[in-house]
Amino acid sequence: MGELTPGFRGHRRIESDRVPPGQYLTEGFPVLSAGPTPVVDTGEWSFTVVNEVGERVSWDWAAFAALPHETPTVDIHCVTRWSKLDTTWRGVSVDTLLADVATAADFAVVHSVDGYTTNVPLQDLTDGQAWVVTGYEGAPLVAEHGGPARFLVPHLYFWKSAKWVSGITLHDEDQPGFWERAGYHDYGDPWLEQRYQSGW
Ligand SMILES: Nc1nc2c(c(=O)[nH]1)N[C@H]1C(S)=C(S)[C@@H](COP(=O)(O)O)O[C@H]1N2
Ligand SMILES: [Mo]
Repeated sequence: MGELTPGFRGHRRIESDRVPPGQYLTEGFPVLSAGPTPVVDTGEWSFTVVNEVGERVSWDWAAFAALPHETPTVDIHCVTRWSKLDTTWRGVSVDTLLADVATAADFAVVHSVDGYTTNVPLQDLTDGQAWVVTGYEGAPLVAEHGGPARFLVPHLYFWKSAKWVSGITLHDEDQPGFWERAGYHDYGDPWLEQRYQSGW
């Protein structure tokens, strides 16, 4: 009866199918920041979307909290080679944030209060693929991991998930962000190991 697959092996097999090439699984949650952790007071926090002709829509903390929230459970993959399965977050879908924004732009730049930026094609942020999250595993998101609010775009390497997020700008042309200008891949698909620009 060797062809019967024990449940344990079946489970392991499914897990490894969820780990992109060159990644290892971690149960921990490493902190990776280019600089010090900024202090962001929710009383002063706002999130702003600016479209390609400069029209703006903004939410303060209370208005953001009143938007419909979702609790996505997703796998995350850092370019430094750790992956973490089944992380659960709470936040607002980018679809909700863009609902009243008129745009024909193809590109977005995500901005953070520490000056960090990262670029993502707009089509990668819609249809339930990205969120602005304020909660992690049932608790408010801690500052080290980007609290009070961070971006979450789990199908791309985790550097695209900007911490301490302050807004999105929409553009007709692609504009590389902080790590992308430093040589990281423009798109960053973990399944294709798009870690660095060709030539790196
Ligand atoms: N504002 C900001 N966002 C950021 C970073 C940063 O330095 N500043 N680092 C990025 C990188 S390289 C990664 S891997 C993840 C790490 O998130 P974590 O510290 O919650 O694990 O945040 C990303 N978002
Ligand atoms: Mo990273």
